[in-house]
Amino acid sequence: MNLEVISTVLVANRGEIACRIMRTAKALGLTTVAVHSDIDRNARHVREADIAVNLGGAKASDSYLLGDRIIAAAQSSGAQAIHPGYGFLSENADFARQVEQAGLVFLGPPATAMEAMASKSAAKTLMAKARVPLVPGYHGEDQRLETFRAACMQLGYPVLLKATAGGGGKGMKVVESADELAEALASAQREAQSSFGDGRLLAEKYLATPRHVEIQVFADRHGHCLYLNERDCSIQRRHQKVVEEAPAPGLSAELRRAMGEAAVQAALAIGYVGAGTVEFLLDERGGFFFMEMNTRLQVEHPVTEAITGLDLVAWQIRIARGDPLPITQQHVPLNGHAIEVRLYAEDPEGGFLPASGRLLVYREPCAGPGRRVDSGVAQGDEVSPFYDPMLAKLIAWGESREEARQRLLAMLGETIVGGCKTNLAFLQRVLAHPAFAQAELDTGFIERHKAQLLPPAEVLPEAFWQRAAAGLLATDADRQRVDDPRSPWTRRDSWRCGLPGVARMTLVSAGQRQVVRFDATTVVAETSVFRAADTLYVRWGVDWHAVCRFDPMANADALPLAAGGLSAPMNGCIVRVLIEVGQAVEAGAALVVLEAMKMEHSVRASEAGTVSAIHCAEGDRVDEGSVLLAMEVRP
Ligand code: MV4
Repeated sequence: MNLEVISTVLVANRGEIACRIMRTAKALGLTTVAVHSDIDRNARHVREADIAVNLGGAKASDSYLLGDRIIAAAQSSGAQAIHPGYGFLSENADFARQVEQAGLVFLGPPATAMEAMASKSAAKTLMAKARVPLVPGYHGEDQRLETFRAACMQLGYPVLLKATAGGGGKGMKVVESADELAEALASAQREAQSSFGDGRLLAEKYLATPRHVEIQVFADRHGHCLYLNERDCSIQRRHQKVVEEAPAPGLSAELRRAMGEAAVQAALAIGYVGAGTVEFLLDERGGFFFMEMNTRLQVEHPVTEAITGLDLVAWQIRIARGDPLPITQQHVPLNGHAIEVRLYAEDPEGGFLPASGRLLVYREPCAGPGRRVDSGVAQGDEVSPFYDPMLAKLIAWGESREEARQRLLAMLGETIVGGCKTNLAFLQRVLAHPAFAQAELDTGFIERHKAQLLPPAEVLPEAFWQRAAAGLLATDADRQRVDDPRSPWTRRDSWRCGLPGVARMTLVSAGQRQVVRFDATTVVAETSVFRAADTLYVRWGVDWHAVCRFDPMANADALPLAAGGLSAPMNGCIVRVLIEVGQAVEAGAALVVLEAMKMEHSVRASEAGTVSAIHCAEGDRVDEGSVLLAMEVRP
């Protein structure tokens, strides 16, 4: 029953999700069209597409968010359907409507279903009608203080204020007691107004450290809907998911069924079609409460694919063509356990600021049974500050959770990224943590274990420098090129006839400098070092450290700037200047707040000192690397 002919699909996205969607499209025999910004013209999703169309400038607002141009690109390339991926235009009801009005198929839900979930309070009213459990709360139109005061008194404190127009945790405020309410309400209203252009709020009973458990649903165009089990996404940092797994550890079959059926009711109530996710909060007693519905294919969909053996993108395309769901609820598989981690270009030690740069080294884990890597980059690619810094998702499947965990740890151990900071070591610490191994999951996980997950940088020991020095010598390119590697004449170490060769090198790594004296005959394991140009990557515990020979000439230029100036870590907009000229600050003090990609980042003093000049003002747009202020470092 093919109502729609789809032979060419345009993917209105970039990175790993564009690559992942095109992989299935190709497997179904479809032609693929990529769209891209100027700086993405050679990106992996473009390289892997049959056809590519340039949309415009680097900023998402000049490219991936230009709905009209994307629709024009579909028409000029002969595509009949547009897949929006996640982010960008994926939950924009106006775009979905425009796609349909242009005679194209939107590979997502109907615009009306997106709109039904766009307002939190309207969604709660709809969900209550569909008998989906809600967190007790107040979500009425009346926004007066007295009304909230009465409602909150009845709920009992603590309560949580949420912006009606918000989502994903933005603009939430916990209120501990009645005497904090007036101030919190006013503040949350202002924040909601400035963030969303809508100051309306709702109040809910605040659940301390709940779990985030979400149900994958799928509906066809004939009024049928299934749930494809759940995912536990409790391990998050500032509402950014870090680890996701399926099924949710410890969830009973009865609770799975109750949550699944509630999610299906939620989807049916809004006329849903295609892939969607209903998010719930789960409390310790097994109570579950509707949070929001994500009307898109989600980042973490691979864990569901791993335990069900289904291809959700293939289902999206078949359902858009008008096919009915191919199975019934009792035939939805649930095999084994899957865990996914998100590898980000970011700096966990530097407050998780997004990182950018060229991927000088980028090695993914080997392929194998129970292993999957969804990535959107390759070695040599540039990670730009303009887009989400996720590099790849690593997904492991096992018969048991423990098998999946061990497999994922092995995969992380095979991954090497050089040239760009990543959360790789952080992910390894999360996966290796005893509390994670015991599945002690809730939304407070990272905060609770941060001391072990973000240990202070250790002083690198002598054994590390020995390994680095030996590795550098062994991988020196001019040494490898000679015909006889044992010839004394081409050696750059301190070979001495009849005596141990004692070499002396000055090395730099992780901001530490060390003079190393070592026996040049030391052999290092190839698996613990990786050479790219002048940099050697040395494995030390779960970390890879970049090591270079110290070059006093190169450092003569770099040092005064690093010590005296603070530069923008990425392109963005200055939202706060927190200091004044002449002000004394301690190391780590926040100086300037920069907004980039809807997230705020504090630029902090690397050392204690005095601010001697400020080169930026609130509201300025700044480029990565531009100097924001000057400091005199306190000796
Ligand atoms: C809550 C809550 C506790 N009680 N609602 C965060 C994102 C947004 N979608 C809703 N969120 C929460 N709502 C009540 N009534 C705690 C959170 C919450 C959270 C939820 C899921 C995953 C991570 C979280 C981290 C902090 C807070």
